[in-house]
Amino acid sequence: MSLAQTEEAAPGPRDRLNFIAGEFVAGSGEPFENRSPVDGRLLGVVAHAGEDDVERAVSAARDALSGDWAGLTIDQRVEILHNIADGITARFDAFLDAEVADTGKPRSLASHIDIPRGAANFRIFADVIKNAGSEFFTMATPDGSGAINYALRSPKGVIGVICPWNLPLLLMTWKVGPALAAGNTVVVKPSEETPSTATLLGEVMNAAGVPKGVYNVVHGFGPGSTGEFLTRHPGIDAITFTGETVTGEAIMREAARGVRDISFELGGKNAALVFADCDMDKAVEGTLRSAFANCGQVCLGTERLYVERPVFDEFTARLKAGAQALKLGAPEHADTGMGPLISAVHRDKVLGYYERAAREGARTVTGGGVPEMAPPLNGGFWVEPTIWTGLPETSPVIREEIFGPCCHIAPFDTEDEAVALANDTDYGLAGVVWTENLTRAHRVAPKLRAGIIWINCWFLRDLRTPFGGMGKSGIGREGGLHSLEFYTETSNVCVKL
Ligand code: NAD
Ligand code: 6OD
Repeated sequence: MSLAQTEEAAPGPRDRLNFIAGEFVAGSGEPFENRSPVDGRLLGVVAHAGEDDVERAVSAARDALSGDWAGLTIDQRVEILHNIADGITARFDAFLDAEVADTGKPRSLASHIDIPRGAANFRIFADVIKNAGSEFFTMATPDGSGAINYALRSPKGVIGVICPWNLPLLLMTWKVGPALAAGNTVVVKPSEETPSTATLLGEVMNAAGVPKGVYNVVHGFGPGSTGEFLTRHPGIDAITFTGETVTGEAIMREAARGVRDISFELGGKNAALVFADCDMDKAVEGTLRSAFANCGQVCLGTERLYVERPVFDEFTARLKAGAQALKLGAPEHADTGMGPLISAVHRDKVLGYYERAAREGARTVTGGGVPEMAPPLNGGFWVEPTIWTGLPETSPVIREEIFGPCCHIAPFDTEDEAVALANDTDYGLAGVVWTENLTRAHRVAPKLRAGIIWINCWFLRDLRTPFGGMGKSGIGREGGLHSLEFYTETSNVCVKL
C-alpha cells in the first residue's frame, strides 16, 4: 500500500510517518490504514515500524542520551521545553485538525482540553524541573566531625512511551513532557488508531531545537508488532504505559526482562456517589460530562452511579433528559455534544455490553442501541448514550470497564452502603462525591479506594497533583514531582566532614 494513497485530501503524509533521529521516515512493516471514526472514510496510510526501525529509534535515543542533550544545562533544557509548548500553540489548528480527524471527537472539546493541555504539559514540567529541590541531611558520626548527605537526580535513560487513542496528544505529552524535563530521551509508540499528532510533534521538536534522537516516534500495533518490539528491546530503560489493564499485564512481562521500571495508567470502573444533600444541578451537569464526554472514552469517566434513594427518581429523570438532549454529530458543528466511538472493533465491544445488559434484564432508562445517522455519518462508529438500572452488582456490565457512553445507576440508603458499593471493584482509578455537606465529603473521601477523588466536580486537574490508580487501575503516580520520581534515578552522596 502506498503511503500517498488517500481517498481525499487529508493532513500531509508526514503526519503518519515514523520520526527517527529527527527525520520523517517510512517503515519496513506493511503500511496500514487510518480511518475516520465519524464516517469510516480513509484518512490516510500509516507507516509501520518493523523491528529494524525500532532498533534504529532506540539507538538514536541512546546516542542522544549521551550527546548534545546531556550537555545542556537545566536552564537550556527548560528553554527548549517552553519552545515546544510555544510550537504547539503556534500550530494549534494543525494539531486540532489532526486530533479531531483521528478521534472524531467534537472540535470544541479538543480545542479546550486536548491541544491546550498538550502544550501545558511541557510548560508545567519545565517549571517542575526548574524548581525541584534536593534532599539534604546532616548526620552525626562517632568521631564527632559529622557528615552531610545530599541526593542527586539523574535521567533514567531511554524511556519507552506507549499511548492509547482516547486523548492522544494530551496523554502522550503528559509522559514526554516530564521525561524530557528530567533529561531522558524517548521512543513513543502512539496508538495505531491515532497516529497523527505524535508525528506532527516531530516537526515542532525540530523547530524547537530538540537535538536529533531525543524524541522518536514509531507507528504500529501492539502484540507481535511495534509495541512489543519496543517494550522487549533491552535498550529501553523504563516503560510508561497508558491503556488497558490486560495490555499492562503483557507489557509487565516484557519489562521483567532486565528488571526495568514501569509506570502504568490503566483502566477504571469508576463510581460516583450522589447524596440527597447534593446541589442537584451541579450533580446532573457533572455526571453528564463524566459519563458521556468523549463518548465515554475517558479512563476517569463514571460507569457506576449510586444515588441516595430520596433523590433517585429525580436524579435519574434529569440525567435521562440530559442524555437525550446530547446532540450526536460531526466534530465541526458547534452544537455537537458527542462524537462516535473510535473504531468498529471498539463499537462491537461496547454494543456487546449493551446486548448483555438487555439480556440480563436491565431496565434501559435511555439509549441502548445504534442511532440513525444520515449519510455520510452512517458509515461511522456511533452508539447511543445509554443509562441502565436494575442490574445485580455481580453483572459484568457493572464489573468490567466498557469505555463507552454508558452508566448503570442504582439506589443506596446509607453512607456506609454507598462507600461499600463504590469500593466493590477490582479497579481504583477515580471516584466522585456529590454532596453539599462538607463534613460528609471529607468523611467519605478517605474511605474511597481510588487514586483520584473529586468532590462536587470532575476532571478538574492541576498537573502538579498525583495522578494514577490502585488495583487493576495502575502502578505508580505521575504529575508534578511524582513524575520526577519515575523519570529520574536518585543517588545519595555522603560527605564526611
Ligand atoms: P490498549 O491497551 O489497547 O492500547 C494502548 C497502547 O498499547 C496502543 O498503543 C497499543 O498499540 C499498545 N499495545 C497493545 N498491546 C501491546 C503489547 N502487547 N505490547 C506493547 N504495546 C501494546 O488501550 P486503548 O484501547 O488504546 O485505550 C483504552 C484503554 O486505556 C482503556 O482501558 C482506558 O481505561 C485506558 N486508559 C487509561 C488511562 C489512565 O490514565 N488510567 C488514560 C486513558 C486510557
Ligand atoms: O488530565 C490529565 O492530565 C490526564 N492524565 C487525564 C487522563 C484522562 C484519561 O482518559
